[in-house]
Amino acid sequence: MPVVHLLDYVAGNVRSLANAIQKVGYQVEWIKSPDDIRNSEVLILPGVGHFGHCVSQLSEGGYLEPIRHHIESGKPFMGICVGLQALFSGSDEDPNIPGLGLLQLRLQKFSNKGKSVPHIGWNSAKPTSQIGSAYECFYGVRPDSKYYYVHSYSVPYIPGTLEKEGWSVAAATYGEEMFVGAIARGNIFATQFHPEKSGRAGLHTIHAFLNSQMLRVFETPSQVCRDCGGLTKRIIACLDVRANDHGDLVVTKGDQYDVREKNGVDASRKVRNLGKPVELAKRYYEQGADEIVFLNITSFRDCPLKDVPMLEILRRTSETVFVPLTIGGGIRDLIDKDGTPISALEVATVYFKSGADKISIGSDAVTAAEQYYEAGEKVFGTTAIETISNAYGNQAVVVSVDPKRIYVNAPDDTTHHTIKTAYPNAEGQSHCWYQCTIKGGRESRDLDVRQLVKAVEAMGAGEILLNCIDKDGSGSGFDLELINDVKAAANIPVIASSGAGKPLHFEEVFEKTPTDAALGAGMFHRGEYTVQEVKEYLGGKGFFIRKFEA
Ligand code: 1PR
Repeated sequence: MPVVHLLDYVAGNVRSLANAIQKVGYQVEWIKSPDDIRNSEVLILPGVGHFGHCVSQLSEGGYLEPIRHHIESGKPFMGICVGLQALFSGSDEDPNIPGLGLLQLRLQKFSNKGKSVPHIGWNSAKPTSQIGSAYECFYGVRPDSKYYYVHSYSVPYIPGTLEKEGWSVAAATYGEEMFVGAIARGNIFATQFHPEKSGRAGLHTIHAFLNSQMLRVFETPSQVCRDCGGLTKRIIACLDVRANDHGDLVVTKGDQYDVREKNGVDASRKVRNLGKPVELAKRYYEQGADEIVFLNITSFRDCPLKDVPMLEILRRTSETVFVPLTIGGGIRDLIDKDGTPISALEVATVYFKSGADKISIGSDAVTAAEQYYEAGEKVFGTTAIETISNAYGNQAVVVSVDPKRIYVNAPDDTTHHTIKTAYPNAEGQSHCWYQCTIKGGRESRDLDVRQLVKAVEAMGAGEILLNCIDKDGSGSGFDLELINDVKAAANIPVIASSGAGKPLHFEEVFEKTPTDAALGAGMFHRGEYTVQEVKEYLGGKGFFIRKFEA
């Protein structure tokens, strides 16, 4: 097998990239010292998180000059995400740290006017050179494919600027802003998107690069793209995982978080078993799921570092599933069974190394938010959210919220933020607030969901996974009031969760709320609908979704 050299110099999920390279028929060798770069033929530079952190790590490790030399010598080079950004002169993210300066442009932060930042999800990369309706494609980057992006800073696209210097460019649009999605010139190919997380479209570009299929294929999109770019509506499949009564890890699903069968008395009720985690994840990937989430729902009982089966699930899944994987459950500071303290950052690192792209924090985020308010809205720099987002970037930290409705007669009856609901309770109360819970809904806290969102955003969370205990497993549709209320308070993306029962519910949530993504569980596990059916339904209703690519 031909060899590709991969630089693992900074925190991030490089396992997925290695898996993707192997999937397209190449062998990966890791760069362990600057000398390895001098001896390499094909070099890939990945990177996630902060521009400054990545470039400083490269500089301190003595890698910058060998990379520059590799590029100048004409050998194939590919940069991914911050690996693309490092080719530019600098970034507003860390103004004092210079990039390699191969391109004299700077990265700027996306404006959050009317849109969530970070930019997370599936977007286009349209080649900017066109003859008639045909696009001049490079390295298999196709005008009607969608690619997975996750970043807050980008190179603004100014038509003609890079092209004048001989670069091929593919551009994307986020809100009103156009930015550089991919570039190529000579031996260099670099993408802002993550090809290793972009399903078959992404594997296709890695394959094209490794086969040196640079230029120039003219392609007319198979159909006229109704919109000129922008994020697609993400459909996410969620797998709640726990040990069943025989000790095997299974995918389960609760009603209002009760995952045991309805028949029988309490102790004898069995844990619902809806399938095997790795198999179901692969099935949903093949059906076109845009992301997969695993939640280890009994993690509060165990030390996750000893939870080898969960890590094994991630490792095996990341070999066949090339869309983002999120893992939640038990991400917090721990004391191991032998008394050794283990930080949340170390726990997260184990998950990232096993194939996770994001980690999701539930209970610990509530505790951290409580401390934030006790300290007068101050951050400490030591919470799990802060330490993990500092090391891996905000985009890698999801906060999973498990709220439930608390009805009151009038807003003055509570200190918490209330909404007037169209669904009064049996007592006729028509105001409610959303109370945060921990340990999978087992304990309620004196904190509302808006307070939580504000606090975790200040700490550096990149996304909110918004469950709803009242709606969970009901199949009656999402809690649109909750989602609208949280979206009004959040600048970061929100994933709507709990209550999906049919494709119409996804239409409702995208139509009636500005949610960034929607998640389903039970309806997919029970085989009532496939992810593909939901997407086809949404596509038929005029929503912009990522189509399945064979
Ligand atoms: O607190 O950091 O250890 O994380 C524990 C994680 O496990 C949290 O993300 C919490 O939401 C989750 N969790 C804990 N107990 C349960 C349970 O069900 N007993 N599952 C649980 C939460 C909610 C969704 C579910 C949607 C969609 N599951 O992920 O998949 O409600 O379901 P539906 O479409 O079928 O309605 P920590």
